[in-house]
Amino acid sequence: MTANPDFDFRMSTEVDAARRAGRPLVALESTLISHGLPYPENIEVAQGAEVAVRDAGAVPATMAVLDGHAHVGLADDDMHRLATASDVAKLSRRDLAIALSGVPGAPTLGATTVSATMILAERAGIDIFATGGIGGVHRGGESSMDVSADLFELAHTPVAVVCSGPKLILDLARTREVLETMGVTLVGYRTDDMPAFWARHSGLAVDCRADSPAELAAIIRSRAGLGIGGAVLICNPVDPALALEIDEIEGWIEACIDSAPAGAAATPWLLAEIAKRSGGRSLAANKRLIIDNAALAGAVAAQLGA
Ligand code: PSU
Ligand code: MN
Repeated sequence: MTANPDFDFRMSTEVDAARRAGRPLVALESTLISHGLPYPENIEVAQGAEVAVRDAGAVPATMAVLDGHAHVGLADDDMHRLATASDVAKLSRRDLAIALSGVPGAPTLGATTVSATMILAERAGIDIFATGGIGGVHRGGESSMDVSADLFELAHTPVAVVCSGPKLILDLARTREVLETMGVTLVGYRTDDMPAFWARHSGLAVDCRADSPAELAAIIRSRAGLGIGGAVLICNPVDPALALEIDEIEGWIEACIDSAPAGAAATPWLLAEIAKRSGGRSLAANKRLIIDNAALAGAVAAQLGA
């Protein structure tokens, strides 16, 4: 859990001061800003998540690549750029080296996915990260081999991740299997059932349940003590007031999944399509869960620092 001294970061004043003071930090990602949510909801959520982390007693560090440099903690203008620019690259593990290379033609403005954000968090010495929903095995992935780099990152990189489960657009049963194979510790926050992003239940069991930030921190410390790398994945079900039922969402997914583009564009396209088909209800749930996950990560970070 120490920072790599050779890695060249641009740190915001707030993050820099927090690091010097030894205050608890929470990493936040930017793909959900640039590719996961429409404007202006994306900027509201990005700022709302930062406020939620602060209210929980920790300091937010939203990650992105700007002008070819890795940024830890963003200024308001930068957040605005990520939320409004049309040429923001979606950067996962494979892409970071290219975006930071300075090679002509390489993207210099990029949003980080779960995998890339975990990498930057680990390099910056940040132990915990909050997002909406992780990527996983896509439907048909057993033949297309479209499996999110997020799963491999969770297997290797020792940063705890707070989410509301894998996105329901995925093959949840196979995603659950891969998490088990990869040795990711899957913890349900106040649930025994892995949540499914917009829905509170998937019918698939978590490895263990925890009922407080202190219990979550104990599991994270225990895994860190083993020195085996890899993540504790904390699954926090969406607020019941905004949750959707799996059965109704399934109809929308089945109606559009065959038209989805391949590759990195698949997830953003499907999220936008379900938002349309649900009359905005999926968007409202997505916004809420991101902010609630940031609040929970802040509370756990405060415990880890204690
Ligand atoms: N959570 C959200 N919206 C998102 C994401 C997470 O509420 O758009 C992003 C994360 O950055 C995650 C990515 O890594 O979706 C998954 O993309 P893919 O399926 O292409 O790996
Ligand atoms: Mn993919």
